[in-house]
Amino acid sequence: MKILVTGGLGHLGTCLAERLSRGYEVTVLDNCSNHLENYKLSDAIRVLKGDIRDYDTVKKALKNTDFIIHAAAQIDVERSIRDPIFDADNNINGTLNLLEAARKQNNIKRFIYFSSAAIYGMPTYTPIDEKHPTDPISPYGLSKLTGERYSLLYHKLYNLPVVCIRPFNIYSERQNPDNPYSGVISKFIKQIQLDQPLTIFGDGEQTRDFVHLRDVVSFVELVLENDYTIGDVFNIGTGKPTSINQLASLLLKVFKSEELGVIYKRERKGDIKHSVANIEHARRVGYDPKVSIEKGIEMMLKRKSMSSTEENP
Ligand code: UD2
Repeated sequence: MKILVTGGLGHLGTCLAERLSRGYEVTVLDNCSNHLENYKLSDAIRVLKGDIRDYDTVKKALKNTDFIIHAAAQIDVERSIRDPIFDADNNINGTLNLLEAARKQNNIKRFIYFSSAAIYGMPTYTPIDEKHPTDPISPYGLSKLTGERYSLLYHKLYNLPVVCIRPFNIYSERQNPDNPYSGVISKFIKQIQLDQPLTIFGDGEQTRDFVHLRDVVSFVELVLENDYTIGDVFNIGTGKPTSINQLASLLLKVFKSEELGVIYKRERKGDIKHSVANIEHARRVGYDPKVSIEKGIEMMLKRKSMSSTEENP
C-alpha cells in the first residue's frame, strides 16, 4: 500500500513518514521551503521536491497512491497576517489541487487533512469540542478552516474518504528551536541551553494543550486503518491544560536549571488566553494519548543528553 505525505520534510511530516514507512511504501512531497526543518529521512522513503500549488506536480505525486496525508501548509500565523494571499495560495489552493487530483484518481482509500486548533479563534468555552463555533482570528486560521471545509465537501459531493484532524499544540524532541515557527517548549529549551531566563509573554497564566507528536502519529495510524472515521473531524490534544508558568517551572526543574528563572514580557498580540481540547470524540474511536507533558519533557531531556543520531519519536 502506498502513502503520500505532503509536507513530509517538516516537523510533523518527517515523523509520519518515518513511522508509516514501517508498514507502507511512503513518498513525501515537499517544496523544501522550510529549510530549517528538513530532516534526513531513511532511504526507504521516496522524496519528491515539488509544490502543492502546482497542479501537475500534485497529479504526478499522487499517481498510484492509496492514501494521502496532507500536512503541507503555510504555518506561520504572523506571516499570514502580513501576506494573506501567500497563505491562501498554499493552504487553500494547494489543498484544492490535492483534493481535485485525488477525486480524479478515483481510488484513494483515505485523504487525511491536517487542520488546526486555530480555526476556533478565541474560545467561548473550554474544553473546546468539535461543535465549538469556528471564528478564526488570523488568515492562517481561516485558510486552514477553508481547506477543511473543502475537504469535507469533497467527501459529500464526490465520496472522497476524507478525515480531518484538528491538532492543538504539537511538540516533540524533533522541533527545531531555531525555526521561528517553533513552539514555546523548544524555545524554552533553547534558552535553558544558552543559560538564559525563560521569556514568558504576558502573565504566563494562559493555557495550552500540549500534545506529543507520538500521540498525533498514533491517531493517524488509527484513521488509516478504520473506515468508521471517514467524513469526520477530530480534535487531537491531551484534554489537559498547562499554563505557560507551569510549563516554565516544569522545564526548569527537569533540566535542573531553576536558578535561571523567568522574565515576563508584553503579551503577544492576538494571543489566545485558554486553549484546551475536548478529546472525547477521538477517544470514542480509540484515540488514547499516552504522553503526558511531564513524560514528554523527560523524553526531551533524554534526547538532548544523547549524542547519537536522531531517532523517531
Ligand atoms: C499555536 C500554533 C500555531 C497556531 C496557533 C493557533 C504551535 C507552535 N503554534 O500557536 O501554528 O496553530 O496555535 O492558535 O503549535 N510563549 C511564551 N514565550 C515564548 C513563546 C511563546 O510565553 O518564547 C507563549 C505564547 O505567548 C503563547 C504560548 O506560549 O501564549 C504558546 O505559544 P506557541 O507559539 O508555542 O503556540 P501558540 O499557541 O501561540
